[in-house]
Amino acid sequence: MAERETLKTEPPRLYQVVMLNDDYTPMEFVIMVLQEYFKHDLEAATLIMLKIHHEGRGVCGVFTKDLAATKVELVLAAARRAGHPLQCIMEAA
Ligand code: TYC
Repeated sequence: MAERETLKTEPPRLYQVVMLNDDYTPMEFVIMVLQEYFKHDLEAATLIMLKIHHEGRGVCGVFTKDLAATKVELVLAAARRAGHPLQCIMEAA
């Protein structure tokens, strides 16, 4: 294979997991999710939660496609188990 072709492998595309605001999910639950599933410390988790609360959405983290999809599923499952309407989506970064 020509060198020109061997150098063409692209890095994997990245996806951001975005959490959306709602009027019902407790702030403490969102902070817990950001710590538990995205490994933010308490201070960072609180700042991200407040950003979502005030601006309507916020980035929880940036991952490869499979990992981002898994994070979304885990967050939605935890929210439904707890009876909260929290919404979480993934977007191409
Ligand atoms: N707005 C919610 C409240 O006042 C808190 C909240 C923050 C909910 C972030 C969802 O993604 C969210 N209890």
